[in-house]
Parts: sequence; structure tokens; C-alpha cells
Amino acid sequence: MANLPMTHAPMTHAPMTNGLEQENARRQFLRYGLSIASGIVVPLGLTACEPSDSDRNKLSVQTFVQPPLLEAKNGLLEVTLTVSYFDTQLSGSNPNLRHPVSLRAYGYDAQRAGYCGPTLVVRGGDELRIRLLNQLPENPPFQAFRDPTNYIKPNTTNLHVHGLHVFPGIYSDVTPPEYGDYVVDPNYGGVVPNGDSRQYVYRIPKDHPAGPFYYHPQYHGSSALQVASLMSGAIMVRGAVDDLPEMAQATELIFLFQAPYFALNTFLNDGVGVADGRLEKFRQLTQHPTGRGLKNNSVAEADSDAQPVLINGVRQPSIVMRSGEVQRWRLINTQVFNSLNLSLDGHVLKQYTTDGWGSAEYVNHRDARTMSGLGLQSASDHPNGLGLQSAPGHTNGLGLQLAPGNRASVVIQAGKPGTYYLRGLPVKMSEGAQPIVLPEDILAKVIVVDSTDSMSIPTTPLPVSRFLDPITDDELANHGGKKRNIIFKMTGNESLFKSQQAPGLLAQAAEVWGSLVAKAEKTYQHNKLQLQQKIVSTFGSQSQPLVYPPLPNLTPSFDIQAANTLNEVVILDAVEEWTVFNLNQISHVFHIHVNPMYIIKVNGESVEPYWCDTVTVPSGGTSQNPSSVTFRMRFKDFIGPYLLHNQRLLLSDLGMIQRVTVVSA
Ligand SMILES: [Cu+2]
Repeated sequence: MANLPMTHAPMTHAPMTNGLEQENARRQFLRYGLSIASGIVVPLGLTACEPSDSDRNKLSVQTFVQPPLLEAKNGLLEVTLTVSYFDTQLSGSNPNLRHPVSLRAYGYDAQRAGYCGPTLVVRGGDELRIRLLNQLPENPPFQAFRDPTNYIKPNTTNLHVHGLHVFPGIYSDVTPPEYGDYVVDPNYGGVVPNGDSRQYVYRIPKDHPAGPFYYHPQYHGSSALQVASLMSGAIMVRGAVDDLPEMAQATELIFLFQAPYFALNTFLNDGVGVADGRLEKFRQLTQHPTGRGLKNNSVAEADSDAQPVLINGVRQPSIVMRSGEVQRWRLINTQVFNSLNLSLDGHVLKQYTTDGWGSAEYVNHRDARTMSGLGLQSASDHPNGLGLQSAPGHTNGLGLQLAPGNRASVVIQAGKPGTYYLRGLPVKMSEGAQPIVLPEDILAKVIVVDSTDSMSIPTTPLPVSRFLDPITDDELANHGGKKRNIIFKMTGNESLFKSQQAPGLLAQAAEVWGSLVAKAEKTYQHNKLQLQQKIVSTFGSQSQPLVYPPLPNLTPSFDIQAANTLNEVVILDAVEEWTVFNLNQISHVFHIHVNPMYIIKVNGESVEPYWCDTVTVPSGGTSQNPSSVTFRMRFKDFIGPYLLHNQRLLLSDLGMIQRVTVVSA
């Protein structure tokens, strides 16, 4: 998307022969993606040809734009993704008010950077080849004062295919080596700026489930800053469910929910010396982790310019549907901290994948406005299924909840003509005296125009890959059945809740605990020593950097933990049961690469099992009584190193991250 989509832009209206043809053209337009500046015009009545001026007034404008879509041919999709700065304008909460920004973003092949990377479409058995080319400028040297080993390199990057079940290692049998979903780069590695590149190769297994995935950088220490710019894009794996005639006929819309952070007036720029429109310092994130969405207790306390959620770079786009029309939407939360709680006025979102993992039956998410308010019951049919956490103390949401990294596929059928809002209902992300509550927001507008022809909703059971067969007790027992515990704990938890009064405290607040705490402590001390030595060698004395640059503003009082400090070693073909504990009032978002999770328990209580790769570990945990999620995983296909981490990426960058290494027996 090279150009800025214009909200309510006038559009040149091609002469048409009939409404159907135009509708077909519109669908082609949507299906194959678009990268142009204008909106889409659909007449209110499909019989309206050669609209007169008065007819024109009735036109409904679709301002929803899709990322360009690239599809594999003959089993291969090959693309170059280019990382660079993207100078453009983005809306704040007011869609008509744009701010100039200069943020990191993906371009592809000969196309310059856009609001999101292209959507990459593959099927099981295909090969996806991505050459990642880093054209960001050299890393700024002053960043070295932060920490000599981590998040000193905002312009070093790599590529992660979130959720994909693919080889995580390096193909060293070719020269130069090619990379799988390899993101355990050491701090001297990665794809360095100023022209470095890396060839990634993802061989999609034949039985790979069909669903939405996405790609984003995962260079430890830089991931939040880069993803909180504009660096993400969708991956669609197609399969049997997509071949159902009713699915194939339904227009597919891909939503990347983004909340780019950037300095604006003094916001996100308190003392860090960053120009407006830029995101250059990790501290910009840590001092305002939720952006402008952080509220006190009251939902009603709407922020006049709350951290705006954009969809594919556009604030509050409008979507035009015909009454009775069925569409399917792919919903991807690419935010680095905030969760979403989606509800569409007067309509049902019929969910059929959680993340990229399909189910045979729909989970229906009804209009949840009437249930709005905190602590009420979910409006969903199966509150314990498909990615919803309805455990006690976590019933904040009522619509379709997407934590950072979560995706969903939904089918919707347009109702009566009218205008409906796709809302982000309030999200309560923590418990405690000062809970973090994100205010309600309008994310998109759905304009339903009159029509007599109706489409049908795909009937169930929907086809599901055998890859997603349940992991039974027997299977677990017959494959080792090892149990592990992972503990998420930020120290200085209360600081987070106070961060709205005293910005910057989150930077002191995160630390991962695991089975190897002593080892972590050793690394911590080592990093700290290195940092001190670096300062001394640069300035000759320890006090100098306090003057220039303002070190206290740049350096947290501890050093972040390297991504490979903690390591879980797993034997190939094992089937294991893990429990992730959360000792904090804030909910954490557990994500593991390569192998999805089969969730069986929340807070120790059985739930209707489901597959996912990103899961909220409920809020309200304490050291005495942690919240938890329990799941099973198969480690069947791949050996190699990969990561588990908090998908609230700024916490991951601060150290809530571990390495997993699968070894052969
Ligand atoms: Cu991932």
C-alpha cells in the first residue's frame, strides 16, 4: 500500500453496465488486494447505473483497504520483504486528523513500504521463500548506553512467522545458509541494517491446518519497538475449509489491528529527545505501555485521544456489505501490549478458527454491548472454548477477545440495511486496586445496503486437519508425558499500576522467573558488569554518562535478560503437559513458536479443550495464588531452537522470554 488511503475520498466512478458486474469488480478488487489511494464505491441499490448527482449522494464508500495479497503458484511463493522507514501520515483517534510519522515498515519486491506487509497466501505442501532485506540506517551509537547486550539495536531485525508449524533451525546444507523460523539470534547477530539480508525458507507441511497467521520481527530487545511501528503482515494458510463453495464465495477481509506508537507533542516524548512522529526509544513504550489507552478505574473516563487502533493503517474504516451477504473476516491483533474485545452491533461473529487453528463448529459471539460492563458473563455460546478465558476474575470481556498475537476467523452475515459499529469494548487487563482498563473504542463502521439476494453461511461440521486431533491422556502417557511449569512474574508489579502517575516505572518492573533463577541472576550480574565497563571505557568515569546522555532516563535499574538465559530442552516426538503460572495482577500473554498448544485447563479447572498458539494467562494472580493455563503439546516434526515468550512484546523484550530446544532422542 504505497499511498495513503483517504477516508471519504471522492472516487472516480468507472462507467458500469450493471450492478452485478460492479459487484464482481469490487470483489476482485477486495480479493486480490489493493494499494491505491481511493475508497470503493458501492451504490445503495444495485440497480443504480450511471448514477446522477442525487444518486451519488446516496453512495456508500468503503474505506477499508487491504494489504496487497501475494499467492503461491505451483507450490512456491517467493518474495523480498524490505525493511525501511516509511514517511507518511497516520490518524489519531480522530480519523480526519493525521499526524506525520516516520516509522519502520515493510515494503516488498519493487513496492515501497506500506502500512502493513503484503498478505502471503500458501497451502499445505507449499514453500514460502522470503528474502529479508534490511535497509534501515545504522543503529544509533548512543543506544549502546542502555545495555551492551540487548535492545541497543533498534534497526537490527529478523523475521518470525507467528504460529506457523515449520522448521525453526538453519538449513546449513546450502551456501550461504538459509533460515527456517530462526529467531534465536545472538545479540551480535540478526539482520543488521544498511543492506544486510537473509533468506528464509518455510516448508509448509502438507497437513498444516488452514487459518490466519502473521509475520513480524522477533529480534530480542527490538521486537516491541519494531512491531509497535508498522512491521507486521498476514499469512494465510489455505485448505479444505477454504474450498467449501460458501467460503470461497464469501468476500474475505483481512484485518491487521495495529496501534503504532509515536511521539506526539510531548506524549511518548517525556525527556527522551525523540522528534514527533518517531518511535526510537524503548522507553517510549515502557513509560506508556498501553499508549494513551490506560485508564483509571472508570470505563466512562473516555480519553479524547486514546491510543488509536488502526486497521491496515486506516482509522475507523467503513465496510460496505449487502443485506444478506456473507463475508469472512480474518482478525489479527498485532498490538504489542493491548488486548481487544470485539463486538459488532446487531450481528453475530461466527468464529471458526482460534489463531490459525480451525474448529468444526462455530462459536457465536453476539452483540455484546448489552452485556457491557465489567465482570458480566460472556455473550458467547461457549465461554470456555476457543480462546476465551471466562475463569472467575477474568470475565472482563464479553465479545471476541484477542490478546496481542491472537487471531480469529469469523463468518458474518449482514442484517438489515443500516450502519453498525465494530467496537473494541472495554478491556480490563489487570485486577488490583488500580486495574488497567482500556476504554471502549469504535474500530470500524459496517454499512449494510439493501439487497434481495442472500448468501448462505457455510454449514458445519467444517473440515479440520487431523493435525488438530485431541491430545488424549493415552497419547500423553505413551510419549513421555513430561510435565513442566513456566512462571511469569514481573517484580515491582505495583509499579505498573502506578505507571500512569509516574511514567517509566514499568521499565524497572519486568523480570522472568523460571526453573533456573540462579542462572538468570548470574546473567543479570554479568550484564550489569558489562554495562558498567562499557560506560567506563567510553567515558573514563562512571559519573560522566549521567551528564551526557541523560543515562537515568535511558537505562533501567536492571539489565534485561538475554533470550537464551533459560532453556527448555525437549526430546523429539515427546508429548508434554505444561502449566504456565502468572503471579501478577496483570494478565500475561503466553506464546510459543512452532508447535501449537492444546489448552485443557484454566486456573486448574478443566475447560472445553481447544488449540491455539497464543493464550492469555488470566489476570489476578498472586504469589500465593497464581492464575494458570495448562496445555499439552506435541513435539513431533522439528528439531531446533525456538522461543516462548510474553506476546505483550515489550515485556518479552524486558526478559519474559525463554528458549526451547528440541533435540533428537
Ligand atoms: Cu510467534
